[in-house]
Amino acid sequence: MDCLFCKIINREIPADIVYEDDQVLAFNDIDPKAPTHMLVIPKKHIPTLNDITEEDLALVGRLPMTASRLAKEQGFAEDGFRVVMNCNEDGGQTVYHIHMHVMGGRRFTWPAG
Ligand code: D5M
Repeated sequence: MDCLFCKIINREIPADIVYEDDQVLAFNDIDPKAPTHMLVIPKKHIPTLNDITEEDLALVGRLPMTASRLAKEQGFAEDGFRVVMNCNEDGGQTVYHIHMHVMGGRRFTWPAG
């Protein structure tokens, strides 16, 4: 499958992996927007948020759980952090395999740009 993140999952493309289990993978973003910027992805190929089905709910729930776990491990959970999921063109999505951006280590503003 011609999907960048599937290739990272399959070790066809290198990435700086910070967490892996049988269902999700997390790695550092190649273009960080914060001192810490990771991506948490399901190993199942789901192109966009619009493609999530009832059967994916437990899997998708692992994304924020993993984000929080990594934030705790890396010491910025208490101060706070930002998670973002972009959907389609207007949402700023560039890689069509759902992913949760997990950013920490600085204060974020709202609303997002
Ligand atoms: O976010 C897609 C994100 O994926 C963006 O922040 C860059 C990141 N990216 C792209 N290629 C790589 C590789 N090879 N390793 C790590 N991170 C990568 P989006 O929400 O789709 O705009």
